Amino acid sequence: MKQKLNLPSINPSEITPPEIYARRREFMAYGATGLLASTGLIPNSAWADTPQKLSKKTNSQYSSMETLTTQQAITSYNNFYEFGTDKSDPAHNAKILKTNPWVVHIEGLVKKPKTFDIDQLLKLAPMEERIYRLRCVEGWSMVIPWVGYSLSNLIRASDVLGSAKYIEFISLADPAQMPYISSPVLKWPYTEGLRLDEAMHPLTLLTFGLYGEVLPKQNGAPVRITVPWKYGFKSAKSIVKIRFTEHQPTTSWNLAAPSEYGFYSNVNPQVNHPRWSQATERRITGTNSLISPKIKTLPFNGYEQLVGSMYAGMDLHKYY
Ligand SMILES: Nc1nc2c(c(=O)[nH]1)N[C@H]1C(S)=C(S)[C@@H](COP(=O)(O)O)O[C@H]1N2
Ligand SMILES: [Mo]
Repeated sequence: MKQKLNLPSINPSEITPPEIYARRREFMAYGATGLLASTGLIPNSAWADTPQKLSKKTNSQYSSMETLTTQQAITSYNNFYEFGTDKSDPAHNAKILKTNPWVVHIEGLVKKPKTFDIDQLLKLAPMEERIYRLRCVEGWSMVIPWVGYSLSNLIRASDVLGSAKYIEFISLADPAQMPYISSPVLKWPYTEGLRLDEAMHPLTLLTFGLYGEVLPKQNGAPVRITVPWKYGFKSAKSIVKIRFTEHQPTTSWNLAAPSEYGFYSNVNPQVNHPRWSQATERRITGTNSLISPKIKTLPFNGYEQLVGSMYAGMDLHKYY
């Protein structure tokens, strides 16, 4: 399978078409501005309403070289059902979300429950920029420059017991701030989960920012998960709780429509959604129209070389 990932041993200038390399250099330049902003941490006031820079180093090993989706498109075309089901709702309605102070509770199969506030989380490991494809189960995709670090850093800091096999992510569910929490479309709080080895995989990103700035609220501020080889709904936003469990947790989408949204939800062009094909996707770049040509969806969203071995021997039609 042709991998679109940039190999660590190769200088990007040797393998990247010139026009993309030029754009990429431009991009690196903006990255350098971000680095000037601070020494790795942002001040306590960082979660104010004005965009704040997050300093970070680009992780080229895990970054796609494809054309980035514009910041405008990434922040105005969203799924965040707590704030409404139209793509434009979250950008309008999430403005009132209070993201500071913010605490993430760690519970379940751990030596002792812990809490991390957002400043502790920001300091836990060096921030990296990772350019990931995001493939929504609805059939569109984006290329997003996230900022964060591998979730494995937080898992290691959580003193997880040997009996834990799964991890559950629980989003905020505050009816005072989230106008659509009362709607019956999903069971709230929004809950997602991974097998522990998936959560420990270095690609799984605890995410604090995009385009070099702290996450916009509509994208899941102040902290979310990003699992690039799975459909977008696995990547829970605005997380307040992480729980380690022995048994496979239930998830909001699986409860809502079990035959449509499985626990695994690895991007798989060979397993169709019961109501539509998953073989192709429309790339939203922000500079094309929504009726852009369809492109082929890749197994595991193009990350097969990195993650495929975790599913060796599994029937991926059964474990969809
Ligand atoms: N809490 C919560 N997390 C969520 C969702 C949601 O509705 N609520 N939508 C999911 C879906 S379907 C997708 S495609 C991605 C979209 O992330 P983005 O808006 O940052 O691109 O968030 C996921 N995380
Ligand atoms: Mo999605």
